[in-house]
This record gives sequence, C-alpha cells and structure tokens, in this order.
Amino acid sequence: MTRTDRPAGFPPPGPYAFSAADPRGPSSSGPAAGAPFLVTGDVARPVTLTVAGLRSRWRQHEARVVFECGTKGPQRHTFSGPLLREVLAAAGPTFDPARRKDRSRYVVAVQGRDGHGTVLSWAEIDEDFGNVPMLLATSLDGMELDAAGSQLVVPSDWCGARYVSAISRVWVGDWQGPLSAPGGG
Ligand SMILES: Nc1nc2c(c(=O)[nH]1)N[C@H]1C(S)=C(S)[C@@H](COP(=O)(O)O)O[C@H]1N2
Ligand SMILES: [Mo]
Repeated sequence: MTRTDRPAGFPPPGPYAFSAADPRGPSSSGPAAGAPFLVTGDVARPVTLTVAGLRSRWRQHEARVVFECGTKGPQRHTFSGPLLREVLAAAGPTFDPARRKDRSRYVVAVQGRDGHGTVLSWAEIDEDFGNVPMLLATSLDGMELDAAGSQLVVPSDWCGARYVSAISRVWVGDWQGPLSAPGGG
C-alpha cells in the first residue's frame, strides 16, 4: 500500500479550486437514456435524474481537485457539474429551510452501482455551515459521464473514498429517521 502524507494545511479553508463555468446547453445528443439515479428520502419531490438532466437543468461548475487513493496514490482531476446542494434543494428536503438548526439534522447518503457508498451531512454542503462546493459531476477530465453515471466530487476531502462514481441513488433524510422509523423512507 502506498501512502502519501496529507499536505500541511489540507484541506484549505476555502474557497476551493472551483469556478462557475458557462452553463452548458442541453445535450444535443438525443434522449437522455444513460445512467439514471434516484434522489429519494425525506424529500417532497423524489426524482430520477440523468447526467444529461444534471447538465441541462443546473448551472455547471468546475472543480480542479487532488485526492489520495490508498492504492493508487495522489490523483488529479478536473470535474464539472452542478452543485450537490442545488440539486438536492430542488428535490425539497423536508426540513424547514429557514431554520439552520433543522437543516443541521439532515444527512445525505450517496450510493454507487457497485455498492460502494458514503454519507455526508447536509451541513457540510450548506452555505451557513461547511459550505463545501460538492458537485454531482457530469464530466471528468473532459469526458462526459452520461454512460458511466455521475460522480460525487468532494473538494474538501484528502482521501478519495467519498468520490463515489456511477451514482445510483442519493438519499436525504433526518438522521433520526433510520432510528425512529425502521424501514421508512
Ligand atoms: N462507485 C465507486 N466509487 C468509488 C470507489 C468505488 O470503489 N466504487 N472508490 C473510491 C476511491 S477509494 C477512490 S480513491 C476514488 C478513485 O477515483 P479514480 O479512480 O477516478 O482516481 O474513487 C472512489 N469512488
Ligand atoms: Mo481509493
């Protein structure tokens, strides 16, 4: 196993290497067939999204990132895609958006088609808390992800494990949900 020391001062306090790119127009490559994933959980409007939908419905941002893979060493990539918080906000999490304390109780679970998955807290992406510009990538190093599926981009992470690729499901919910309502959601 290779191991690269986390650089001093990582993660940077922000702003992260991140810029708003020109919004791309809807894909001209025909119907959005590839790699749909579900946004579900404690949301008012559960939705199935595709990479083409992520590209056409939200402003695209670019993130140049470096992260370490435990087996492959440091990886540098340029991703583009919408902000995770904007996509999830459109699904309507059931918290009271005016109450920061309410928002702070929510978690987000991201699952890949191979079963790898991770959790984050809503507060990590919330502008009033961690304000991390996580993306749901639509492209990776210039390659469109329509066939492969979207990938979670976590510019604040040194470890690559949360960069979940081939996303199949994103679940948003009250952290108490799984405890108080087993099987629910
Ligand atoms: N779906 C899925 N995503 C995943 C993984 C995985 O096993 N499955 N591995 C993670 C790990 S450990 C790392 S380091 C990065 C590697 O990304 P790269 O191969 O594009 O550099 O992907 C992450 N995303
Ligand atoms: Mo990794």
